[in-house]
Amino acid sequence: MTATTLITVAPTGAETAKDDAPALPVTLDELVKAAEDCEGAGAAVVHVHIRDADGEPTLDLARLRETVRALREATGLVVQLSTGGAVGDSYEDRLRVLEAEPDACSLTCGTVNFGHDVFMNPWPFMARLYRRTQELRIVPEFELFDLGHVAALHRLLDEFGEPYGGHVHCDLVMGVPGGMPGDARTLVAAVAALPAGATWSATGVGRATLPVMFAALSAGGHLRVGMEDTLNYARGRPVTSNTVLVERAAALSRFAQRPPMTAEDARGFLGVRA
Ligand code: KMH
Ligand code: ZN
Repeated sequence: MTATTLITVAPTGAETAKDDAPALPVTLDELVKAAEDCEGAGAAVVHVHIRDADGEPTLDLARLRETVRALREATGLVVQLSTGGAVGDSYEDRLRVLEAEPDACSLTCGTVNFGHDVFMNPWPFMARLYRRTQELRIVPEFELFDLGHVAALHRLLDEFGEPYGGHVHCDLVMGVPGGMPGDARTLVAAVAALPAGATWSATGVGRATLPVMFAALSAGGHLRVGMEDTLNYARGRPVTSNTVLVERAAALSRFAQRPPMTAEDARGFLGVRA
């Protein structure tokens, strides 16, 4: 069997304003179009943050449900809702995201400085969120912004057992100011500390985008790309769409002899409920 690369696209995020990045998908129509195009370019998972009518980040449950439904109708992508939201969202709002019944969700394994802000993920919140993913049969993707987060992941598994989906799948988020740097030696150290049998992707934020992508491919990992993390394709060249970022990741994966995994295969790989 050919080894493949799982490509996740994170098209929107919660940090960038439409005025600052006109290609950012903020309406439902824009998000669905971006998701369709990215699936065509090789993405298998979509990591979703949504916006309100003013383009501001929101965790409104009705909107989340409508988004999950629309993405399922238009694409075969695994729909992964963000439970990170925007810095400052309440824990209750972030927990309620799971009631939209996505295939998968993000679950950050610890608090981290986040630029000038702090992204709060204290242990009791992580534990509640994790238990709820098990109850609702939602596949968690463990977001690791720092090496200490890997230790917290071990603790979570020791206390509450294996995740829904049957194996641990992580995303190393590298290059956030305040988190682990986006370089090869840090990636290798983080991967070495993961639980046995875990699979992982890596995300390089901003200037870390390419170094992390190359390091992840050479270390056997999967990839996450998108405008949540990367706003410049190259120095002085703003990103014109999420699709170009997925196309680049897919091309590099093919060069690495690990072509993109289909969305259908990703469902089996992650253990998404039928
Ligand atoms: N927007 C960040 C504060 C996630 O989606 O789970 C958190 C974030 C992580 O984007
Ligand atoms: Zn996110």
